[in-house]
Amino acid sequence: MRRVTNRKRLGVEPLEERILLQAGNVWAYVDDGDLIVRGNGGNNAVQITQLPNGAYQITGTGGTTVNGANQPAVLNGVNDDAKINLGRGNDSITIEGAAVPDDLKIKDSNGNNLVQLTEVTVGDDLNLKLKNGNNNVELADVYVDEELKIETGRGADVVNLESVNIGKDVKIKTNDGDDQVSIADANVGDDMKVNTGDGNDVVAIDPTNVAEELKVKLGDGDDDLYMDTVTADEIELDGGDGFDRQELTLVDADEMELEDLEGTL
Ligand SMILES: [Ca+2]
Ligand SMILES: [Ca+2]
Ligand SMILES: [Ca+2]
Ligand SMILES: [Ca+2]
Repeated sequence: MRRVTNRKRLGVEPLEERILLQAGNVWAYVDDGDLIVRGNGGNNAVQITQLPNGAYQITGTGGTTVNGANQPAVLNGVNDDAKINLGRGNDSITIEGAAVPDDLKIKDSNGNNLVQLTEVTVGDDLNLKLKNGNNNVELADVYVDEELKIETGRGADVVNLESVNIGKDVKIKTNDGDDQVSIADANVGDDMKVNTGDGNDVVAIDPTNVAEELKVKLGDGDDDLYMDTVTADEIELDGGDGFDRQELTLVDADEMELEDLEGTL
């Protein structure tokens, strides 16, 4: 039965493809103190910023409309979470110069998505979950009071963290595909776990301080790990299956464990 359904779906592909190529519309509104931004099946692109009076401005770019209009939406009364989900398509979310009072949750369906956060402060947790596709996540000058979680699906993902301050745990998981994770100038108040799963991945951690435990798991595939000027209480590095290589410079921990990292870079 499933096969028949699939074949039927193939027949409507040209129409679906045409819809996906459109920039589409994004709905932005405030619900019980939460900022909600929702996309459609098109390739949506939005920029979110906070105005000096505290209101959030949501601007569509590249032809994306916001609430059906070609001009930005300006929203007041946000005192809780921000929840963003742009749905299917190749979406782009840029947040620059904004403070979220409680949690910031960004989700996206399959597609090649871009999430860029610059000068963003989160009052509680920052949770970013992107599905399959080649995703690009860039965090620069980001402050999170509690936890930071980033998960990307199958596909070659790039995750860049630069100048981030996280009050509690950091968890980064990039799953299948040849992924790249780079972390620079990070300050983590509790543990940091990086797991890059299957595929030939590259992880680079530059000046970074982790108060408790730092765990890096590179999974299956031939992976490379660079670490320079990294301090933590405990460090556990695991290359997993494949021929994995490492270059560790000025790495300082009370306890350190290395597993399956047979090559040097
Ligand atoms: Ca979309
Ligand atoms: Ca991936
Ligand atoms: Ca791997
Ligand atoms: Ca490996």
